[in-house]
Amino acid sequence: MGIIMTGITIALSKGRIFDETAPLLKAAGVIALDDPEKSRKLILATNRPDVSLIIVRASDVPTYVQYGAADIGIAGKDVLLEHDGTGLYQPLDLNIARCRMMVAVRDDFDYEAAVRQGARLRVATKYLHTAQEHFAEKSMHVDLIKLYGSMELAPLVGLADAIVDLVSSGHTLKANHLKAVEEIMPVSARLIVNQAALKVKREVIQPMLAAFSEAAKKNGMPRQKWIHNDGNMLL
Ligand code: PRT
Ligand code: MG
Repeated sequence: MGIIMTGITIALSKGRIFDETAPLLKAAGVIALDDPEKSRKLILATNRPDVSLIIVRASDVPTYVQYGAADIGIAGKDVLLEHDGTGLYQPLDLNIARCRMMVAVRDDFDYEAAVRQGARLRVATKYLHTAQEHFAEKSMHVDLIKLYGSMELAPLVGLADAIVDLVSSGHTLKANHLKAVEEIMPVSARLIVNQAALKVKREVIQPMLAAFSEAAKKNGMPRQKWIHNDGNMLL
């Protein structure tokens, strides 16, 4: 018999992903021994000696899992669509960290008219791949500008006509005098698994997936309808 490797590593980001994953982990019998918001540790031990957590940037999660540095990862659909998925299984929609990928413009910008007139728009986004696909599908010619954050600023200072960004409460758009004009897709966090790990460590990973799946169902309530509030869209 070969070496039995039973320990597993789960990659996730701190902030909303960690906060919303913690109850799912708990349902799978895993409790972190440190709070990533308070601790500076990047490897967190858990109550289970065979499970550890690593804290990485949200957009780095698929990379750790793809190369097998983590066996399991939790990442937004937004992040996964920007990543080349080789070597990853994406078996589970966790129904957490839900939001929508939207096109947004300044309050005073007539997006529909610009689209009708076939104007060539400048669009700032962190999500080049998703934006590229969306506008290609609409046969719109756009110039994409890559940003790494604070996309909401771009239309305000004349860097772009529109942005592609995530919206949850709609408060950030509103605070910056922007409006959502198009939904690209609903987004939620997914559990991904390294393909090789799933084979080699099936005995540990499989029950964990089952527990996650069961717990995630409870988050699977129908999405609330959009509420239009002063022309501001909320989830
Ligand atoms: O911060 P960092 O650059 O490391 O990465 P990140 O910003 O991608 O990480 P994080 O932790 O902020 O988000 C992790 C994941 O949470 C994302 O990949 C999404 O899948 C998911 N998620 C859910 C969100 C939101 N909701 C969300 N509202 N991610 C970001 N936002 C931002 C949005 O970009 C916008 O700036 O929140 C702002 C809008 O929020 P509202 O409530 O004002 O509409
Ligand atoms: Mg962030």
